[in-house]
Amino acid sequence: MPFRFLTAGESHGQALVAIVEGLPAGVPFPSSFIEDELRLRRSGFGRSHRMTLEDDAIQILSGIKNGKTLGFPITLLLPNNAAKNLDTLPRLSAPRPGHADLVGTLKFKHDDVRNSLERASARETAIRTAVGALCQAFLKEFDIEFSSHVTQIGPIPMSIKTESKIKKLIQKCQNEGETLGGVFEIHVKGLPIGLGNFSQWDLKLDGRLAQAVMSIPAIKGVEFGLGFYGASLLGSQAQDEIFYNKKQKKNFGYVRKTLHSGGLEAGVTTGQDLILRAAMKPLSTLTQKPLKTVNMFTKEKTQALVQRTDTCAVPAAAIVAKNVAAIELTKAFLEKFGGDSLEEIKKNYSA
Ligand code: EPS
Repeated sequence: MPFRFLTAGESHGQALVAIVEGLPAGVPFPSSFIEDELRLRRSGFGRSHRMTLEDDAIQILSGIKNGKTLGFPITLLLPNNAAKNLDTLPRLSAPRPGHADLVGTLKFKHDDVRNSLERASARETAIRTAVGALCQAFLKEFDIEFSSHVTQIGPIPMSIKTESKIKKLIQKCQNEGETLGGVFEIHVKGLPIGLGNFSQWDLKLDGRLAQAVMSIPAIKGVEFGLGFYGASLLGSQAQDEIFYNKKQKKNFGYVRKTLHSGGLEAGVTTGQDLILRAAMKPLSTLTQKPLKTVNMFTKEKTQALVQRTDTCAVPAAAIVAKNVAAIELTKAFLEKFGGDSLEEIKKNYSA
């Protein structure tokens, strides 16, 4: 059965929901695994007050018994503590440049700008993080491990030396109602050679991972390995030369001494670590200096609507991205080694 999932839910609706299908039976899955990832997603300097309201107490409604997957559809439900009665909230009219407000209201012919922001909100990434945590638990069975970290906030590269400078900048932006973007990096260790496929364009794993990460709100760029920097190098400097060591079991004895590719060649994993970086733009809600916009009902000049927002959500996006990458890698892993039970997949994998 192919792996697939759908999410539903609005940012201030009752709950977010996901149905996940295609994970094999027998994967050990403590629910604390989801809660840990959701806690990380809520944390980070510069997050909104909303994050203190949410405890993200995930409910698993189907597909898991005695801490193990059954091989049937898994239903995840994440109640919103900040739920409101959407029917009675005041109508919004002034779309924020950079959000879904204008395009969404025109596209769906809504009579309230709020409708689109409810579904386009980054709140949806909470339930995708939960799905990703399930996928991480599956891939952990094959010693595939995920991590991510912030490498830049605004213009400042992240290091122990710059940490306090960054905190000050976030604090200053918070006081002024400004927002900040940044860059984060995902590392995946323990991947086998050969996930993904170049026999059709849409099966290439670099493209699929890029789409998964780009779908996180406010992500504007994704690169692998040398990425954009590689464009300025010579061909002789930008590849990973191939060596052979007959004593090495991993990767059938083939060895690379560099990691310029970021772990993918022709959209297929090379058996090296996967390195993906993404750029997040500053969020578009500006609480003290709303940008110029137009009232969609009177067409008069006005200022963009103001909602509660994060000053800087880059650390949260780094956690979400790690999890959406886990979803895409799970799909690719099951395409190659798939089966109905973990036991069967382990046999396929060792073969
Ligand atoms: C978010 C939930 C939202 C925002 C933020 C991220 O909740 P609320 O609108 O109630 O404050 O805090 O969403 C955005 C900034 C956005 O642009 O969508 C979350 O759960 O991550």
